[in-house]
Order: sequence, then structure tokens, then C-alpha cells
Amino acid sequence: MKMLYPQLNESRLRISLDGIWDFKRGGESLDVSLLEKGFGGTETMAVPASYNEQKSDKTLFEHYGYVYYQRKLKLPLKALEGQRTVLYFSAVTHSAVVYFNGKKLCEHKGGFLPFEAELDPSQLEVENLLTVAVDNRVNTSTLPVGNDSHAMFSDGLPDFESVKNTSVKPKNYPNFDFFNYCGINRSVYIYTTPKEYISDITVFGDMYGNITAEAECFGGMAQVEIYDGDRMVLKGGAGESLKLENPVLWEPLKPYLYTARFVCGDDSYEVPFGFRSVEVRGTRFLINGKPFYFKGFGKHEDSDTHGRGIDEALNVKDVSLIKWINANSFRTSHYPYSEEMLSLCDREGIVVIAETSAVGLNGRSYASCREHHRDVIKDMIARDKNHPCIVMWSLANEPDTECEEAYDYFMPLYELAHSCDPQNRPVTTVVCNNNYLKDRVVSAMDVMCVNRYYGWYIFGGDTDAAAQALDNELKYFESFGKPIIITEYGADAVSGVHSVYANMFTEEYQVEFYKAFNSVLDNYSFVAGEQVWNFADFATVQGLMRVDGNKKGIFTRERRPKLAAHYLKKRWSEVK
Ligand code: GCB
Repeated sequence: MKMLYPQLNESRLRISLDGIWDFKRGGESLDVSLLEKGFGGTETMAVPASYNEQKSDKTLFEHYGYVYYQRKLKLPLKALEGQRTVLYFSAVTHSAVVYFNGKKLCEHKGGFLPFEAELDPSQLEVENLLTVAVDNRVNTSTLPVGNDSHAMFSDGLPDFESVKNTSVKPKNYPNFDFFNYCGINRSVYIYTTPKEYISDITVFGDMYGNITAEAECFGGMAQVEIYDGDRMVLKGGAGESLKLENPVLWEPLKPYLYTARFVCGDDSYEVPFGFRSVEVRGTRFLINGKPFYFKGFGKHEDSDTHGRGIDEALNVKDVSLIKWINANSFRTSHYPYSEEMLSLCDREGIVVIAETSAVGLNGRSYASCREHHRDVIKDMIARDKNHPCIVMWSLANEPDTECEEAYDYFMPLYELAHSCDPQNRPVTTVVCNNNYLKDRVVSAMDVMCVNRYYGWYIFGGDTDAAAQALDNELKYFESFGKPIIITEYGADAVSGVHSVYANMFTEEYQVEFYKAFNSVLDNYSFVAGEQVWNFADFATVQGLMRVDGNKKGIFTRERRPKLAAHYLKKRWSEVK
């Protein structure tokens, strides 16, 4: 779905619908009457944010199935007269059914990308009712992927079925390691455009000053003006070839942005953009013709109370910590992050690998996810194609790439991503197979992205064995003649737990683990980056492997540094 982020400017109005909405818990089937008629006796719920932790209530925390949001809204009908009026959701997790004044407006599957629907002027009243049903269930056809049940310890239990049928409540079994925070996680807007309007924009520059500036404009031809600050430096028809002599380049940690202003009839829209080129040449990842070494993190959108809801102050804080620790990049593990975060990274010069929500894919989900996976790739690239901060697309995290279907599943997606991206950025799939010799996908990607947990899940507590295992694996991957990025490696460290023996779960072990890994990485010139797992501690499902969440953070969930933060800060001030 092509759409532009709602913008307030001289041609467009933008009305925020964020705030406290009415809320009602539902069950496993959709109750259409709640959407048609609205509901009374309601709970309050903040939008945007996940609903799970907004109340001190375990049943809401663990809710399974639908919830309903509603709000009344008064609209300035005079101001909307003659305009196109659109309702825009930045992200509803994982799927939404939207009604406006009792009539179905739209529905959307996928919890991390925007969707919108035009409001019919004849349907607009001064006082309107907006109702939204949100489903948090994950299964083998959703991204991220869910399982039907937990087989693990129930196998072989003689009376398992009777316990299951009587006491086990229906719940999600995520096939991914982050808490399934759901709800209206990002902002909701009503915006207007003139009737003749710009529906899509492509704009970027390369390191030589060539500009691609195109606009889809209903009912006319668009013009484009390029600004350096307040100064107009170029002007032409959208789609014409434009070139700026000696542009200031967008560089990692030294960003420079120009603005492209598109005009079509009465409509206008501005996009900040940068001049930068990305290329994979041999074993190097080049940004603006120079080798770039990724230093940074896999992250999450995760925080106390907000859950996975957008938190702009936290985004600013995280970027400042990324700079404090001398890193330069992160991956949007394991789903597309908010547009606000990407715009921030454009401004701050943080390099981003943008990932889809395809996490937890296995042979079973390949058949049921294919079409949705294609939609997510198309929609993510349509939304994010202009951002200079994004230098690579990741199709998935840790799918089963040993199984027979894997190659035939991923290669069409790889081609699709390339064909959707006007900048033709490199495309990867992040893998983590136990037997790397059997991987059918990673070496076919532009960059090999590998997650590795030697010293934790394999050879836990033994950094010498971990280093040797990593060394063996890197020798194997070196033969492909492509760059490799270690996109995850890490050890849980419970903040405040120390030991002179550097045992697992202590802050000391986390440091020893990174020292061992990094000493191996430093021996291989085809290693194009190290992104540690994870930036900060984060919430997960309960389980034997998790101590109140995943503690592989270099920072705590509150963003306080662990010992390893000081070690990495020093290393990253010295390395490459
Ligand atoms: C992984 C996953 C990540 C997990 C991490 C871990 O391989 O990609 O989602 O959180 O391992 O800590 O187990």
C-alpha cells in the first residue's frame, strides 16, 4: 500500500487522534455489534501504546484474542469541505478491523506498518464514532509466527489432554523471543489533501549528486524544488534528471540532509533526503565508496508501561547512547520500527538495517506465510525507501534455512525486495542454523548476516571453545567471497550480579564473552560488522531460559550501562 506519512503543511491538515480512548476486552471471535454501535461502561486506554501493561491486571497482561478501542471525535466540517479526508494508523498490532460511524471502513493484517482509508464526505458528521477491533493472536500464517501449543514438557505426560482441556487457558505461543505487546502501538491521524493530490514520492541522491525525484500525482504533473536549508538550489519537473554539483554527502555519524519539496496542483509535500551511495563490492560493504564497518546492536521497541508503543523520548535517548558507546548502527530486529525512529536516524547519522516482521519462520509456516511475507516486504520498502539511514533490507530473522523449501522460498523474496527498492540496496536474510554447512540461503544473499551464540547456548560458559567454534565457522564462510556481519552474539548478564570467576549470567562473563568473540572477528577482513545482542534488556514470554525477560542487554531496560558497555565503548573507539 503506497501512502505518505501525514504531514501538516500549507496544503494539508493533520489532526492527531492520540490520547485516552475507550477500551473493552473481547474474546476469540469478532463482535461486530461493538464496532457498529460502540460500547458503554468502558475502560480507559492510552493511544499510542501497547495495552498489556497499562493496568495492574494480569488478565489484560496475558489477554488472548480481540480487544476493542473506541473514541468519539468532533470534526471541523467546514475546514474539511472540498478536501480528501483520510484516516491513518501508523501501526496496530497484529491486525485491525476499523469501523467509522457504524460502517466498516477497512481492515489490516500485520502489526508494524501503516494503513489508511479515505473517509467518504457523505459519512462525516460533526460528531463521529471511530471503533477499532485489535487481534493479538499469532499463528503459522502471521508475521511474527506463532505456534499452536508448547509441545516441550507436555509430551509423554499421561493426563496432559485432561489438564489442557480443563485448566490451560487459550494463549499465544510466540515462536519468537520478545513479549507479544499489542494494541494501537503507534499514532493515529486524520489528515487532508486537496482532491488532486500526491500519493507517493521517491527521492534520494547518490554520492555524485544525481537526484531521483519522482511523485505520483492524481490529476496532474508534480514539480520539485530542492532546498539546502532555506535556500532553493534546484528546481524541475518530478521525474526529470536533476544533478547537484558537489553535494554535502550523508555520511554515517556525519549526516547532511537536503529537502525536496513537491508541488502538484494545490497539494505539496516535503521530504528530507540525503546524498549517499551504498554498494557491496567483493567482501566490502561500501557507503559513499568507503568501507563501512557496522558497530552496534540488534534492538527492540520495548519499554516499561508503553510495551511496544512508540516512545520518542526513549528513541532520542537510545540514539544518544548509541553515540556515547561509539557505535554507528543497529538492525530493526525483528520488525519495521516507527517512521519517527527512522527520521531521527536520518538526522543523527545512525546506519540502519531494516528488517521485516518475519521472525520464527519454519518449514510449516513457509506455505502459509508466503503471500503475507511478500506484502510486508512491499509495504516496508514502500514506506521506508527514501530514508538515507537505511542501507540494507533484511527479509527475515532466523528462518529455518536448512529445510528443502528454504532456497525456493527466499530467492523470489530476495528478487522482490530488489525490484521494489528504487535505490536497489543490498538485501540479506539473517540466519542462525546449528549446522551452518547445511544453510541454503545465507550465501545467496548480498551480505551474509549470521547470529551466533557460541559461549551461551552452545559451549555455555566456555569462551575458549566458543572462540574456536566461531573461528571454524568463519573459515567456512570466508570462501564465499562476500562480506559477513555478525548480526547477533551475546550473553545474558543480570545487572548487579558479579563474580571473580566470570560465570554465566554475571556482568564479568558478558565482558569475557565479547572479548573472546571479538578477538576472533578481528582476524578476518571479510567481517564487515559486529552488532551485539541486545542494546537493552527486554521483555519476553515467561520461560526457563528467561530471568524476568532477556538480559542480554548492554544496557538495562532502564538504559543504565552494564560492565560490557564500558568495554564496548573502548573497543568501538579503537576498532576500524
Ligand atoms: C536469537 C534471536 C533473538 C533472541 C536471541 C536470544 O537468535 O534472534 O530474537 O532474543 O537469540 O537471546 O536468545
